[in-house]
Order: sequence, then C-alpha cells, then structure tokens
Amino acid sequence: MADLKSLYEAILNGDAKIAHTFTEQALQEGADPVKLVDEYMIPAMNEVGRRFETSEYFVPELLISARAMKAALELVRPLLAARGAKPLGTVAVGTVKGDLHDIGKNLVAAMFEGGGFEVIDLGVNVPPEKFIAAVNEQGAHIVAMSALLTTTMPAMKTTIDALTQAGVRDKVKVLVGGAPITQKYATDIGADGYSENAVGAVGVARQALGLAAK
Ligand code: B1M
Repeated sequence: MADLKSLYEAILNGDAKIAHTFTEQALQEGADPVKLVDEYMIPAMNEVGRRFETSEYFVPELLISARAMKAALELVRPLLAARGAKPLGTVAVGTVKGDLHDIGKNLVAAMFEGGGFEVIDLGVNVPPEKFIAAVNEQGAHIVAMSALLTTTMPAMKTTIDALTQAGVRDKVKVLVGGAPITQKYATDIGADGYSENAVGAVGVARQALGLAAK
C-alpha cells in the first residue's frame, strides 16, 4: 500500500520523482484522486507557504515544491477530467495579469473538464484583452479568474471593467477564486460567483448558468 504521508513529504521536500512514484502507486492501488489532492497535495503546498512566511523556505524551495506538485498532478489531472460527451458550456480559465501561480488554476480547469465543461486554458499572467477575446472569438460562456497575490487581486476588477467596456459583460458569467479571494471581495467587484476551492467552482458555474445542481 502506497504511503501517502510520503507523498506529502515528497512535495514538501520538492522531490518530484518520489512524488510522481507515490502518486502512480497510490492510483494503481485504487486511491481516490480527489482525496490525494485535497488531503495530501494541497496541505503540502500550504505547509510550503507557511515555511515561506516564516523564512524557513525561500523562492527556490517554492519552485521545487511546485515542480513536485506538478509531477504528481500530471497523473491525477486526466482522472479528474474524465467526462461525458456533451459540454455544458465553455469556460475560459486564467490566472490574472501579473500573477504566475498556476497550480490552483490547473486544478480548477481539470475540475471544470471533469464536470462536463469545455475549457479554454488561457494560462498565467492573462491580460483583460485575452479574456475578452475568449468571449468574442471562442464563445466562452464563463470567465473564471484565479489570483494568488493580494497585489494581483485588483486585476480581477480591471478585467470585469474591461469586459463591460468591450460590451460583453452581459454575455458572460464571471467567477473568481484563489487563496486571498473571499465571497465579499467577489461581490464587491461585481463577479457572478466565487468558490474557495476547485471542486466548488463547478457547482458555482452550474448555478451561474442556471443549470440544475448535481
Ligand atoms: Co508564491 N506566494 N509567490 N509562488 N506561493 C504565495 C501565494 C504566498 C501566500 C506565500 C506566502 O507568503 N505564504 C505569497 C502571497 C502573499 C500575498 O500576496 N498575500 C506568495 C508570494 C509573496 C510570491 C512571490 C511574490 C515571491 C517572490 O518572488 N518574492 C512570487 C510572485 C510571482 C508572481 O506571481 N508574479 C511568488 C512565486 C511563486 C512561485 C513561482 C515560486 C510558485 C508558483 C509556482 C506555480 O504555480 N507554478 C509559488 C508557490 C508555489 C506559492 C505557494 C507556496 C503555493 C501556491 C499553490 O500552488 N497552492 C503559496 C502559498 C499558499 O498558497 N499556501 C504562495 C496550492 C493550490 C492548489 O492552491 O492556488 O490556492 P491555490 O488554489 C486553490 C484555491 O485557492 C482555489 O482552488 C484551488 C484548489 O482547491 N482556486 C480557485 C484557485 N483559483 C481559483 C479560481 C476559481 C475558483 C477557485 O475560479 C472560479
């Protein structure tokens, strides 16, 4: 039986090879991918963040832990994204301008795919124009923005304002999330929905489009 505590440790220590091996083994033994993410991988990244705050870790450690997290997620993501045939709608997902964090955004994208949505992944450091183009040129029904920094949160409001100025705000639902975001912030900037985690984002998207809850 795979030792899942070792998966947590491997991410914390930035050991991508071990993280990959333990995840592979756990999945072969039938572990629930959502449980692996929620109970081992995300808590490991939270501990990385705590150590960064207390100056036990610095940017290089953040980077190697993120690499280990990605090595593990690479195996889990296709399982989260296994889905049925007919898309419920199209979601343009991106981390806002100035922000390079993509692990949470990637999880949100995988959960949307798994929840039956078509996903346009715009990547990181996404300027408002790219979100607007996703609505105008690719027919996105939802714009889902992620921000991890207090300094990049305002880019969500800038993007919503840009959607309004481009005349497409009423064509699209805007959802927001990320560690510093709250329901109050989402309401204050005029977003249509907020979720504190990737799983919840799918329910919020269904609700925003008026689809029955699942
Ligand atoms: Co950065 N970083 N980082 N970092 N980093 C944080 C965010 C920080 C909290 C660390 C800390 O101080 N404790 C801090 C921000 C402080 C603040 O603003 N208040 C911080 C800082 C300061 C920085 C730099 C400024 C450091 C520097 O250079 N001096 C710099 C900024 C670079 C930039 O973006 N311009 C920086 C850089 C980096 C790395 C590049 C080294 C790396 C990112 C690598 C990558 O993503 N490819 C990194 C990392 C790894 C982190 C921490 C440790 C982990 C983030 C993560 O991946 N978490 C982070 C500390 C922390 O979060 N505890 C930290 C796991 C992930 C699954 O969670 O992204 O929150 P999260 O996503 C969740 C939910 O938030 C939600 O669902 C997800 C899963 O359930 N969610 C959504 C996210 N987006 C959503 C969108 C939705 C819905 C839900 O739409 C509908």
